[in-house]
Amino acid sequence: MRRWIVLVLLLMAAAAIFVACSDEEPEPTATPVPAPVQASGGGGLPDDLLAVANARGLTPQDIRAALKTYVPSGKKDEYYLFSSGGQSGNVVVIGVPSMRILKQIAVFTPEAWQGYGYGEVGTEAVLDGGNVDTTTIRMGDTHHPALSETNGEYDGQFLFINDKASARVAVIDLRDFETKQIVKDPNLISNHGSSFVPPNTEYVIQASQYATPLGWEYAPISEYKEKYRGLITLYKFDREKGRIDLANSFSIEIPPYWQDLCDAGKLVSDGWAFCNSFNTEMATGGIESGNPPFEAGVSQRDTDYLHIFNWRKAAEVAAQAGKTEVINGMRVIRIPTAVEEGILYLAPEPKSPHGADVTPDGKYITVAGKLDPHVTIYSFDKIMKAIEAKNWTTDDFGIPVLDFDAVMLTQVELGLGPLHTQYDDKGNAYTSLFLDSAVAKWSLGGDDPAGYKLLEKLPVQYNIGHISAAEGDTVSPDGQYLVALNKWAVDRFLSVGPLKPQNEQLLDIGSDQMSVLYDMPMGIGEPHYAQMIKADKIKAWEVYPEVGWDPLTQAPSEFAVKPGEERIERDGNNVTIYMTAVRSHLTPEHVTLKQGDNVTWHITNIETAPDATHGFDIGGQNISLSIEPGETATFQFTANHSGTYAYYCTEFCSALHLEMMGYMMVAPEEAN
Ligand code: RUQ
Ligand code: CUA
Repeated sequence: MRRWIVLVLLLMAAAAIFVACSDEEPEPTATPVPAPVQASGGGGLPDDLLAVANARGLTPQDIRAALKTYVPSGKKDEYYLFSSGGQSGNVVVIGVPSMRILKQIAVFTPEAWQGYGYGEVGTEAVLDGGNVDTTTIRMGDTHHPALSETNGEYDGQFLFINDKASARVAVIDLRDFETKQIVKDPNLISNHGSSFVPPNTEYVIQASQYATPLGWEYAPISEYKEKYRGLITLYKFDREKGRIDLANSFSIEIPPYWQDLCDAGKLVSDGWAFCNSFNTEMATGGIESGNPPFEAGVSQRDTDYLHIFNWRKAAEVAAQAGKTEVINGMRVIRIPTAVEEGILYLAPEPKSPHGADVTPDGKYITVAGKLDPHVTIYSFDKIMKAIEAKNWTTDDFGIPVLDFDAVMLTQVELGLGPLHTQYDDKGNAYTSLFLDSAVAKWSLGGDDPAGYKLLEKLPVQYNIGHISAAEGDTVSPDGQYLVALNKWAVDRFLSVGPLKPQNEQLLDIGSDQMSVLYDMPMGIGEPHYAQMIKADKIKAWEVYPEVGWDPLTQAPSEFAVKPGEERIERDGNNVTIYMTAVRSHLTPEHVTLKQGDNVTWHITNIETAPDATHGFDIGGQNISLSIEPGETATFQFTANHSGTYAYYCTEFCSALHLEMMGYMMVAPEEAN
């Protein structure tokens, strides 16, 4: 209680001081010269706190930020932020407003702590689902996480994320925060406009980035326009099974413009989706042969194309006989069919666009052009009217290009390098400005172009990419917090060598004026995009529902072992071990093998206490498991080398954790 009173006093004092100096513009880019904090009359700072603030050189603004972000020991955050981990191939889970890292979810890349991809059969199978032909892929470049939605609200059940490098999408189950599936688009090698979901997550949608020959065949670059194509792929999501259903998925062929980011319509625009593109020039590069380099060739035209597609209609058409072509096992709606059926339209958009973001009411689409200081707002109603009136010309592929003036509502000049837009609960929009290293706040004006106005700009450090607002992609954003995902950190943190962490900055958007509250260094790959969900929507399990659980099927495992039933079975060269793990022993403690044995080893963690996880390593075998309470895990290997091995629990689970071990003895062939 006393602490609570002190905090209130501190807040009042900070507010008083803040009001007193609020006629000065806050300048977060410059290192603030701390102004001494003074006790204000009445409810001033207690002397001891004043001394701490002054000794640490904290300004009133710092104190305010600290009060807004500090989550006391034992208390929990208000939001989960699911951030892409970029080239780490993972997802990072962060608590907001504390910005404490809660977990790294292994997705496309093996991760030893979680026992992901180090011998455990279930996780190896998930990773192998993303192999490309005969090549084992164990990396990923995650860009855009998407939370599953019900009626346009995050429902906290699943998270999807793409791998740009190899055109793959992963499904994460938010009951246990583990990756359950990776699927590979058979006809693409890179994606970007992914993952995003319509308001009821019927599909997980993906658009290609760099065009490649249709079917991902070989074709010389000189045949770019004839043979190279992009694809929009609609992965059918089976919520019951928690899996993408590839057999019921399909693609729409699109021109070899490089498609960028997409967003699904909602409410009035539900059923439709919108993707940006650049390189409508269809430049093919080749700087080494004296051709214009990509960066110049791709930026010649003043406009590119917003791709507007009716995914619901496309799903109906894909289900009809003769309307698709099956390419590498995937049904593809070819461009002429898409045009004929009214599935695909284009609209000009200035210039080298990056983000397309539908407003919470579903009525407008904000497009940001990297090389244009404006955002352009399209009206869904105007788009529908232009389609009805056939107010279009066509592009080189016969696709209708809607008249720009007919579909565009207005443009707002925000600053240099606008990229991505999010929304709040008060009718405002926020756009990241890459070149300005700033966030612009502007007002939405409904159908009145005059209502769209730049309100405020806040500098961030540095080179901002995406932004993520609380529940920012839903039909009812929360406002309050916005995270800036910055590409560079330069001098913000203690130096850790030439490879610097990237900086996720927490911004306060719940007050009259935006402010930076916190800098969080990302210690792993580049955080492209993130989504922020109210914490109480996530219903994560504390332990698995039953002892002997298979996390891959989310059902009891047929290989579960009960205490007293531990055993080693031999059938010729095939040895099966049924082991239990409990504080503080593994049973059995002796495993005797012969060189050349094929070993299948099941371990059940029979604990039911939260956090009573046991890890499992065997030296020299590249095996690492994490066996959470209730889980049954399986690994397999061939005992190629004779010798004596120690296996042990890797989690310091009890006072006698070091004793939680055993010996695996592999007798040499000669001795057999
Ligand atoms: S990207 S910084 Cu989403 Cu891949 Cu925009
Ligand atoms: Cu179990 Cu240490």
